[in-house]
Amino acid sequence: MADYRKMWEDLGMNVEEHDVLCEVLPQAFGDVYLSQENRPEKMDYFNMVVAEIHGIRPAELIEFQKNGGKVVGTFCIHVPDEVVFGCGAINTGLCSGSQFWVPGGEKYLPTATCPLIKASLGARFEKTCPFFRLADLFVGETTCDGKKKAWEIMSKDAPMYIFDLPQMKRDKDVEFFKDEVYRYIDRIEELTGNKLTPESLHDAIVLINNKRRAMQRLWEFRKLDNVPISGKDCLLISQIAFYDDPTRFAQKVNELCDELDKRKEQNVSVYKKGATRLMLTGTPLSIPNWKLHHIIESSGAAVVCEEMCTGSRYFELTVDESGKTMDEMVDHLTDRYMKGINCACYTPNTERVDDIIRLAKEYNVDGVIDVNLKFCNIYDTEGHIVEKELKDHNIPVLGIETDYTDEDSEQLKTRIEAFVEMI
Ligand code: BJ8
Repeated sequence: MADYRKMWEDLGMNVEEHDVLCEVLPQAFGDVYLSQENRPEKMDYFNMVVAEIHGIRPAELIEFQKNGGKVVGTFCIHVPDEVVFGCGAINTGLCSGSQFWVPGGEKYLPTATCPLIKASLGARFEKTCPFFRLADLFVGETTCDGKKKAWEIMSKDAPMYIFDLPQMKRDKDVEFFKDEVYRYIDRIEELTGNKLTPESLHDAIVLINNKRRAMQRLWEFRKLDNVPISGKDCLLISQIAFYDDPTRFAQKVNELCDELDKRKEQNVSVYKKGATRLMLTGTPLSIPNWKLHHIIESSGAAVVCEEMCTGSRYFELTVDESGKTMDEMVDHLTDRYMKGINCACYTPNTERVDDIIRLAKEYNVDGVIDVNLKFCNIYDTEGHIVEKELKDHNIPVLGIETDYTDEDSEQLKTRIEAFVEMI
């Protein structure tokens, strides 16, 4: 790995503390990923991106900033990337998927807060993630209560903007969201000094759609009887989608798909014949949270779909590209980003249950695991509805709650193996 210490020091990071993360991550990645058999060769690019996760991309972003560019960091898939790219800036997801950052967050937040939120604050305040140092603007949103309050604390230390979200999907809520998109455009124009034009917004819509289309293409392979790529690898790719350069990312995913086309012709599967096909639904699995996929796939079952923000919710829908005026395009963004995202922060959220049932059929799954990040109240509560609906459709379901630690790994393994056995 190249030496990025000087870059990290210049970012004001706590480099010694960060070294601890740098030491454990390659080991974890090796155990979970490189140990897999028969991986597609084109996964090499994604391996490299993870190996240099705090190096290559931050270095590119810093170079961009040196030339006057701005970088915007976001925490939720509701915030439209197109606005940022359309103003000539770069958007990056702020992932917060490691236990490494949780104790730092607990200095500021109640223990009974979900690990994703604690890790976000920990990464910022402990100065141990370059993405959390280099962003010119941090965009929080008003989805769950924990996040809303956490942003107030983070704003004491970081330049923040809050994207306000409605809680329902009535016409007046749709109008509200649309107004928020306009307010966001104003803020990003102010940050970048660039005007968003219908042309630049259209280009950005196509740019991000191309990324989504590449992911749609990849996910199609998971519907096959012989699945030519593991769930773990697909999870990794959806995690990387949040921060990689969108053009390069789409190109690399398409190259991988070309390879998978050949595997499809030859009926290659990475799983043993008859492996149980599972779908995961629930809270996001941010990088490097690979725990569940690892447990499931090391037990011989296959993860073939994720109804999650690190999964189908991120790429299934594209933005309508037919808009000509700014207003039409903002309408289309609103359709995609508000109406099209079925997060448990909405009430009611029946479309999510419809999605889960539809996906279970499309991906021909044998069972569903409803995953809840500990202390996420909204998904936990919605789990009751999700699990009842699945049972009513005769789809076996297992509800689990977990966090970023490995403490429950053995217990989860036992429960998941029993579930697979029972199906
Ligand atoms: S659209 S799922 S990315 S809000 S897990 S922080 S909800 S307490 S992440 Fe999310 Fe946007 Fe919804 Fe998706 Fe709160 Fe729950 Fe934690 Fe969560």
